[in-house]
Amino acid sequence: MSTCMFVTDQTHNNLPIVQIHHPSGSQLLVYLFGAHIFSWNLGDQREVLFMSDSAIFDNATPIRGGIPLVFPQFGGGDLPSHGFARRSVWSIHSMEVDTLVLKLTDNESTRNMWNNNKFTLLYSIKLEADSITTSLCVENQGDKPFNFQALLHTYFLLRNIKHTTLNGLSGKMFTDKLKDNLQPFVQPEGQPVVFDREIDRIFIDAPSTVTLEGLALSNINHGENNNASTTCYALNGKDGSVTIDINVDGGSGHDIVVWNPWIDKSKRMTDFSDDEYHNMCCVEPGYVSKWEILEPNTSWTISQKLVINDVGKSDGTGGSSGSGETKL
Ligand code: TA6
Repeated sequence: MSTCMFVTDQTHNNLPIVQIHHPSGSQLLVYLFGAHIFSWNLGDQREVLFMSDSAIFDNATPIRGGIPLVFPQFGGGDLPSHGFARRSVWSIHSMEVDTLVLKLTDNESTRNMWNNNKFTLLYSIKLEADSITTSLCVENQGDKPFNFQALLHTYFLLRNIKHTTLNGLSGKMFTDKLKDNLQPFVQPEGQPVVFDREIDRIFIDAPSTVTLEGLALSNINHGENNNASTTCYALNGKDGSVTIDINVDGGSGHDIVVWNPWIDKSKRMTDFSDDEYHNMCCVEPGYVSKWEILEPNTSWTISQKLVINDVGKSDGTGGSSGSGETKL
């Protein structure tokens, strides 16, 4: 069993972080603010996650990129957009072998904004050579049931949105958040989700695995003050690009939200650069099309395992076997 190295006395953009280093060379960087994973590197600077060059790091604004945590509400409503979990400072619960566990419990602020509910959130982050597993466990510590929604809002770094496909959702029903009503649509049989406009869809009762094709695995310098210089290198595996499986475990009936802001919404987001929609999309497992109910003294978990399938490596070529790296 691989043993990772954990580094806990560092900051990035003046915020406390935890670094997890795997013997294979892969590493994860996590802000305690929001329990926010903001970098997953496979080693040799091959970054998997997107982070906006315009993200704000003021310990209050949700961070644009990485893996924001959505709890206890998806989208707008009584609480701040996507809830308070991603806006709160978490603590370290444990660091063992290859897994970091972060913790958030109710406080005066959450009790005031959320019906005085008492809870514990435990967020497990496991790093392996070519995969990460992130699991959010919700515990009801109070004496009354509470309703909630939860979602893992993962931003992936892409070579080019126009050459990106999301496979595994054909035939699945979805609602389109860009429409005025929640009329259901069906993803045409045999057709992957493609990105040729603003996409903001909630796929209902989604399959346990979907596969995203078109990762950049880029050479990112997540500099301080977030002056990230993003140089996207597309590793030309022998048979094309690198894919990633998004495996979801949390019981039946989970949803998957798929999002790209495209041109107009990108311009409206102050913490997102106008042209960044070219190099990102979100594939977000969660329970958001309805509300979960958690009884007192019970717990509930959602988990995603993100697994890199490096096509180039799989044929024994050990990675890029085309004309090397293509700078976009
Ligand atoms: O998950 C998709 C979505 O709900 C989009 O509608 C868009 O608003 C995105 O989340 C980002 O939301 P945020 O509150 O982080 O700006």
